[in-house]
Amino acid sequence: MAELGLSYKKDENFGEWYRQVLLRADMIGYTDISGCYIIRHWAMKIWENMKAFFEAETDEMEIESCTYPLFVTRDSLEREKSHIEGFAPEVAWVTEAGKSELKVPVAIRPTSEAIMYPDFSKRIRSHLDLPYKQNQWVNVVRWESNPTPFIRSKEFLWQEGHTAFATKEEADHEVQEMLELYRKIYEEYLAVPVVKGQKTELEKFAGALYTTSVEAFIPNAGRGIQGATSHCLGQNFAKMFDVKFENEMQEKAMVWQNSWAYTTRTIGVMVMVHGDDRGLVMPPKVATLQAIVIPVIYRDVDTEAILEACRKTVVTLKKAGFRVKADLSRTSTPGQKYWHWEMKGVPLRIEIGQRDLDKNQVRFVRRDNSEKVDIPLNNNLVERVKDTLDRIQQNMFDVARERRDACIQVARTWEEFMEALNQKKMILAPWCDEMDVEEDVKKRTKGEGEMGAAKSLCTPFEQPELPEGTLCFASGKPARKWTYWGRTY
Ligand code: 87F
Repeated sequence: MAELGLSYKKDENFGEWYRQVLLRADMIGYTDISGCYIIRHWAMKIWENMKAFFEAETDEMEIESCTYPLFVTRDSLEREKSHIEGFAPEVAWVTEAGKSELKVPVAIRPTSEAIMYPDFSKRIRSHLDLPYKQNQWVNVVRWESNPTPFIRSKEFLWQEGHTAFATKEEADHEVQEMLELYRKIYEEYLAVPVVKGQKTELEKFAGALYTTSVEAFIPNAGRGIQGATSHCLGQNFAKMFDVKFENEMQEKAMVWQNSWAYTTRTIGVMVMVHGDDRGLVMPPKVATLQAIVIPVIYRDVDTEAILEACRKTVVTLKKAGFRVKADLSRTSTPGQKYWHWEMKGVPLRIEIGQRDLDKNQVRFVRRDNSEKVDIPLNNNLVERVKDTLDRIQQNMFDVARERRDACIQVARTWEEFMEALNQKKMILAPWCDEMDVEEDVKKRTKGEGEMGAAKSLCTPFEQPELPEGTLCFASGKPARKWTYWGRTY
């Protein structure tokens, strides 16, 4: 356990800091393919904790589990040609098996519309088959050229939900329901504040009628990041893949479809938002371990009694359902252990030493704010742990929201917009909502600095008042809505 502290500071070299935290916390491993990472236990458990919450909710909504094949034929992909064009460079192909060339190469799924919808077309016959709701937890491959672990990798994990309804109203309703689940994952589980909104015409999924998203912001990078998306596909795919049903009047009709997804990117966002110069900081609700019990053993103490108290504490807390363990190794000092578990971001440290035994207490130390409190053991320990984890969860969200809010800047003119952009802000601006104006904003910001062009993040559903006569920051035309802008991941 003779590790060294982080050699990069979050505020000084954010990119290197991020990579170092992931390695030192043992969340990822590198492989000999750039952009393909090993997701190690410490990160995988976070993913599984999120999955448990999400599946409980989708089960309630009667969404069914399934897994479709990894491969898709060229023919199927071509059926959605119109919007796959822009994505073509990211599609990976299998062209050989052993030494022989495949007669028909198959693509590795970058997303599964072209795999699932031909099957939807067969399975959905009548209005009695609707709504039809499928979800799968799988890996997908997109050949990214500029990868960042969790944020943008060649292979990643996600859940993708695909649903079909008889009416647009039902589809509209579900779009919002799923978006709300994504807000919950970010705000209530990852303690990361997000904005719910609609994507602009330029930024929406080309195959969708409209796209909604939750958008997060990374203050240190000065970049927005799309957290998850929930699309209303309208009848676009129903037409492409012939997904029809017979309605109650025995007429043929096209289904209304949605799709929605979130990915392991969530983990990267969580690390970037909460980590500090001592390493990872995990929010209790998703944390791999919620508490670590450490015996404080120096000379002249009753070692066995302390170790026994640690074991007993773990048993009690495990029984109560907490994710907890004790670090009883004899090869490192208490100080080294504190430091190690801080690096790994465990929300609560429980120290037990001779002084604590004598006073029948334990010591709590919080990872988020370093607060130390002595907890008398005659007081209900389980309750105190629950209460402390709840407070940590809430405090992490409050702090993150304050930091995010401090990055939001209202801009009413192009000058104000550019100034805010150069200060790495998330910009809220009145906008005319015209596609060519957004294209123009991209062009005009491309040459400014190394950070790339600015684009819209979303039009928030919660709209500030827009007084008559307000003008668009970019075109000077009458503004139609308030929209968030910024540089993005
Ligand atoms: C990359 C290569 C090929 C995104 C791609 O958002 C195709 C695509 O269709 C592609 N990258 N997309 C859009 C994905 C849309 C949609 N799919 C289901 C979602 C949610 C889950």
